[in-house]
Amino acid sequence: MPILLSFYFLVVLLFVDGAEKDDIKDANVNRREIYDDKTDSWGFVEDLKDHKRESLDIDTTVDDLMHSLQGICLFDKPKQSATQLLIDTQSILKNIDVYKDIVKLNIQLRNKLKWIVEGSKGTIEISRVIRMLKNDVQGICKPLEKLRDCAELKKKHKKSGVYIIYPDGSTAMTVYCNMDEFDEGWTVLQRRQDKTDFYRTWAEYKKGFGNVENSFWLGNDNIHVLTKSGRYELRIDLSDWTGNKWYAIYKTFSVGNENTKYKLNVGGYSGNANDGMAFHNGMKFSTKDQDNEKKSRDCAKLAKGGWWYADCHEVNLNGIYKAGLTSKWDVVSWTKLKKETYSMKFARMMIRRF
Ligand SMILES: [Ca+2]
Repeated sequence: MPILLSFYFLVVLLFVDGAEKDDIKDANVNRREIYDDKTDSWGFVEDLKDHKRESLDIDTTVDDLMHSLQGICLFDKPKQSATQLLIDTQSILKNIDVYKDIVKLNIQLRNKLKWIVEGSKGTIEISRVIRMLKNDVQGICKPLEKLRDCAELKKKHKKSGVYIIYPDGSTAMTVYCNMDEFDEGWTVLQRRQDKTDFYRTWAEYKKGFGNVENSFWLGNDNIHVLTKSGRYELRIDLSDWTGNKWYAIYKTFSVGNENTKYKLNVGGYSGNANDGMAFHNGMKFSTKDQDNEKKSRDCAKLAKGGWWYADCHEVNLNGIYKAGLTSKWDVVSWTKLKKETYSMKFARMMIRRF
């Protein structure tokens, strides 16, 4: 959403700065000359009253115009829901710099509108200008709202940060895009770098939890929608507590819908972390309140996470976050690199369409 709004206001400002400028300036000069003549006459006091009334009228008109222009991208979407509006607002507030820019641009926009109203020759002209502005703004909003993933945002030269994407053209989700590493825009699915609690319920793993800029799980429904909308590769990055780093890339990655219990399809390994995920390929997702794993043990409870357990794990990236070696195998581990009781300092899963 921040992108939409920035674009929106920029377009508005650019337009106002454009073709209409000279006409409006001329009108302004004429009006001032007439006004100056009047103040020399006996009607000086009356004119001041008129002027005050006129200023109030202008402010009211400007308010009306601001109201009709603002939120075109936000409110005029046919599928816009109250929930989405809330997500959009939250994502703006998370990115406080963008929010400040919007406030600043808002003030500029208001001044420009006032300038138009003061200089215009009547309501017909104002409504014509506003109609043109609206068309212009809507033209910008439409293609942007359909961006499917971080790779598409990358093509528009967006930087790393939080964005709203529409993987299937209608389902909106708030994601973190990694634009700095490994060439293209990666959509981040999971990150571990602090003690955020990952020992959660089926419903929580379904919906997602945490902060997408920090430690989080994007949500099994979201991961399903993303990975069914195209061919995605998965990249996993890991760091231990002494500065070693590893990665694993899987050319095949998708997750089924809830009816399949979010069944994992992963393969085509390359990297330097050794193929830990092969052990989990084809498995259903399990949580502490839903054991979908084929054998008798309740793996999610033993391994303290939500994962595609297979009696039980070689990878436990949603386990408990601890500092290095521990005594239990319920931590953020990758057994093909370190002991199953060793908790990594950093883990991240992200995907890219190809
Ligand atoms: Ca089991």
